[in-house]
Amino acid sequence: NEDGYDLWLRYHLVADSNLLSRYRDAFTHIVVQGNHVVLRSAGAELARGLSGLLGRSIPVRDQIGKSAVVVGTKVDNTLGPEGFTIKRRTDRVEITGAGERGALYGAFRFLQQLQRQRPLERLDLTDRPASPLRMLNHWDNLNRSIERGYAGKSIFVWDELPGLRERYVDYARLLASVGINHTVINNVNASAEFLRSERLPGLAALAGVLRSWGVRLWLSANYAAPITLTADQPSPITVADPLDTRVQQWWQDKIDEIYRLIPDFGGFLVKANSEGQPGPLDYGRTHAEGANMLADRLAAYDGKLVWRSFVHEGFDDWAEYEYRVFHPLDGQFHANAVVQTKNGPIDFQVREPVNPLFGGLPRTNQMIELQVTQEYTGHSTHLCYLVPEWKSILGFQTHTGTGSGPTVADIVTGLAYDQENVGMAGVVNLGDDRDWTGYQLGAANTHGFARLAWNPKLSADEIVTDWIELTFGGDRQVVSVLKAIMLRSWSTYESYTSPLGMGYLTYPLGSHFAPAPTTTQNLSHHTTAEGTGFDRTAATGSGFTGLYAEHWQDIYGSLANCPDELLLFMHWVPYTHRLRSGKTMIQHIYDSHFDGYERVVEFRRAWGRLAGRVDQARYADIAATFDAHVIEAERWRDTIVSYFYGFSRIVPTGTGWLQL
Ligand code: GCW
Repeated sequence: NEDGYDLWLRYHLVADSNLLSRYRDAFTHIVVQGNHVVLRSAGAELARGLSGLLGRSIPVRDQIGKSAVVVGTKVDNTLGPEGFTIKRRTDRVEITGAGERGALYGAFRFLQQLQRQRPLERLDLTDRPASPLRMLNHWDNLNRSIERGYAGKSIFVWDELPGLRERYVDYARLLASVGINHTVINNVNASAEFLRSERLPGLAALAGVLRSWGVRLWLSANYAAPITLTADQPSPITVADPLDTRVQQWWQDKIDEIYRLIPDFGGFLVKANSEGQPGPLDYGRTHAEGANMLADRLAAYDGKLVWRSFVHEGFDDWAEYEYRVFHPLDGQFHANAVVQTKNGPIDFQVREPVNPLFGGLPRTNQMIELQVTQEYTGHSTHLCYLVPEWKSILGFQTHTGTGSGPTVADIVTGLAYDQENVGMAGVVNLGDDRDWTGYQLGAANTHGFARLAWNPKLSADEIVTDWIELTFGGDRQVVSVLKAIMLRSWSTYESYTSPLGMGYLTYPLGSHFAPAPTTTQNLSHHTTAEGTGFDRTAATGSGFTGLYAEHWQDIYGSLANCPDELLLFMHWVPYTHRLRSGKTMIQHIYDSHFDGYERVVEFRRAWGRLAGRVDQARYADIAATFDAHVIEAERWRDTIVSYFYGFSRIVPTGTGWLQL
């Protein structure tokens, strides 16, 4: 059945019959060397995958015979703790990890090579992940709603735990298949209920499933949990002050309790003093004091504390707040504490400058938070493949160290400051919809995030090709058409929703889907009859550009040097200002919105040409998504264009306009 449930883990019979018979000769059975649960998972996955791909049962055996696929571990200091090698010997294939998790990753990669019909001669490879922490963040609530989720309800049926569903295994397989090793299963707007003693055995059961696939379970913690969870006790705790000894003892007991049940518990993720959440500032303490109190108690168990830097209340310009709060705290966070920072200074817009906190916290462990779920990028209606955006962020040269470096990728892989507690977190798009991500093509973002966390040097082209071949097979036409669509989709979405870096043209308190430019006056733009944009320069504006290294201050601060794609983020500009293209700013806004819409129409047409090359069910499902995408792109185009026409009263020039 082609309902998208298998995502990229599709083990269908190898289509090329010559290759199939070569594979059948080369792989007849599997041998697992060792008894570790993760190795057994690797064996089970190989059996499942090979049996599907080869169309016959490929069993796990005790003895190595001819044409065995052998999976195991061997000490190898060059591989790092999670790396692997796949090696073809004369009579067998060896998949070897430096640790069990590496072996599991090797098993998945081996199967992916076969899914992509790689010749036997090209199966050998060695690989290891770049970032130590490759993490998903679920914004899942106790009632199974998902904040900013567009794929149904939470996968996790909390009230049924410790009862387990088969889908949890598939969830864990899906993570392991692309090297995700940590997952935070509940919303950062956290209910304290997740920490209630009655819930913990259930969560321990879930952690057990994840453990078999090399994934550690984490929880988002509500900072006021000691208050909430002692409210019905004879002498309740009434504060959450990190320096209060009763509060400290409460957390100590809670952490001890968790580790008794979940010995490999990953740690806590905390959103504090942000958007109404409680936190240490309520008691006059700093974010660092608040974080360290928890980090110290987790440290004894090898747990970690991830503290989000996403705070934006108080200043005139949202963009500056995070930096002003967190930069002074650099060096104060303890060794197992990690600050998790969104890629940009605003909030997951389709285009933002890189958050100046990258390069601004050289003495702090840092993770980057990317949004896989498409909160501001079209939910499950607009196709928006985000890997090209993430690539541009990870490749950003901060100029805060020697030369032009370090890049964001250098920071989150630990290279920049020689750190281990660093990595990448993705606010994930998974839900209990049959296809997991709400629309079939959305899974490319899930896959792409994980692949980049594994290796930020992979190109968007390589990653999307990998995903397409795994998901739809190797038909040349399908690969090339879909690849072209996917790789243009981010810039297309940008072109009809966010002129020249402006961003945030959707109602701030709403679902962040439809255009509502009037509601973000002052937040993302200052639109008048003469011009638009936001002056964030140090010379005449908010001063935001001054938070960057000098190199970028000069570029962003200057109207002449500022890159077009960030022009209206950094500057307020008259409508008649000429861009590098020679067009006026207002004409560019008009044209880009019309062009963007046309491109979406073209996406739909191109997909239509693949009829018959993709199974009917998935073909039709995706075609329906493009139908809806076209309608919504038109709505954005017309709203934004008429908004700026309304202010500027400048009539667009060029062909076609009069007929509209
Ligand atoms: O902008 C906001 C989102 C919220 C989210 C918040 C955050 C989890 O709209 O839904 O809350 O970002 O990242 O904390």
